[in-house]
Amino acid sequence: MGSKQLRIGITCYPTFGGSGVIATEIGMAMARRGHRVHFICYDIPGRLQRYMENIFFHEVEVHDYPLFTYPPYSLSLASKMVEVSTYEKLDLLHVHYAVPHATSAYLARSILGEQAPTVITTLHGTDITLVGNERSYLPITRFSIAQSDGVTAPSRYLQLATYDKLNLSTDIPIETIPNFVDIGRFVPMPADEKRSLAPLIGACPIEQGLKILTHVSNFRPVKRVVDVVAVFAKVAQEIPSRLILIGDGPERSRVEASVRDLGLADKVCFLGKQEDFVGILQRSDLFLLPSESESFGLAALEAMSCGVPVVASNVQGIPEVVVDGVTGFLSDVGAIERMASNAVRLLSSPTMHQAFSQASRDRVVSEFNEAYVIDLYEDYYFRTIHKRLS
Ligand code: GMT
Repeated sequence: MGSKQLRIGITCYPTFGGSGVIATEIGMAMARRGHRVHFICYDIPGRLQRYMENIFFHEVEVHDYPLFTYPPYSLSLASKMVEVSTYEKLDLLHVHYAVPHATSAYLARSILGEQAPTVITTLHGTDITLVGNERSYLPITRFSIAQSDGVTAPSRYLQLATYDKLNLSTDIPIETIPNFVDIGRFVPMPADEKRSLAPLIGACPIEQGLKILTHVSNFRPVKRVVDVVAVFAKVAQEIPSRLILIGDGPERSRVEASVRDLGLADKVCFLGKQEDFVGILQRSDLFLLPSESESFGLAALEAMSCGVPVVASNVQGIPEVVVDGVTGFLSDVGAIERMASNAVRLLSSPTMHQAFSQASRDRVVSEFNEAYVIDLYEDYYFRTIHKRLS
């Protein structure tokens, strides 16, 4: 890869979403490769390791003022981008999520003129969906994406959907660079080490021999966590099992109510938001992702990396991650019966489960491993900077 040490600014939503996770992991990986990385966000991203060499954090403060009912985050961010770019002499601003980060970056670049860093925007899917839900955002989003020096998307689905839904000219190249995982951290646990989960989650002891189904999300309606419970209810009728739900969000109360209504309270564990859930994935037998919208499905990839097959819906970017009949099973959104029968098939055949588990891990190692994808990003950084400056 390139030999120059880059000065990179990264902006993302620092919350528990896949886009923030990917942005943070890219930043830390670039820092380990010797680049200087400046996170410019309104809070420290959840997965950011503190005090890492080559990592710096700049907080975007959104000031209150009696005149403002809505303090202007986009302007505070653009101002901070100008400040950091000037003092740290950034070569590159890599923004995750078009709205409003690509717009703030455009503004900062316009203000900085010749001294401005190259701007790369990575789309994550919900930014494009947002435009679908709020049409007035269309012109500004399309403009900001088109003005970026480089644009990436984590799946072919999102690449094509961006041209289609934003009516963006295909003259503007969108590079597909997949999401990734650290295959050294998200690693399968040898079968003989799979112990009881009890010491890990005291409130929810799980006896040996039970199959463990897991779901991780931000409990937004698009994740269809109620379907996760409905699928589990059918599986539990046939296979002694438990469901572990990790994350929190707007659907949590509705999901808890459905668990109680179905009489499953002693079989379902709600763990809420967790910073580190690798140990739970490693002890899981199956991951459920019945979303109605998913540009990629990073949570499924993290499970696969731990050797956990996935039962998911066959939508958008998911089939680019989960291979139907090889690393899991895919069916239509809301096809509860089908998802449950596929889950039972997998969980009741040790031979099939072992084959799917191995195929899941192999797929992540060959296509989505961090070292390989960071090479793609680093190469893209140098190519985009070179193109802009030449
Ligand atoms: O899915 C969410 O609610 C969070 C969202 C985000 O913006 O962080 O996730 C999106 O980006 C992830 C990382 O690229 C993808 O793995 C998710 O599939 C994508 N979510 C949707 O498209 C709904």
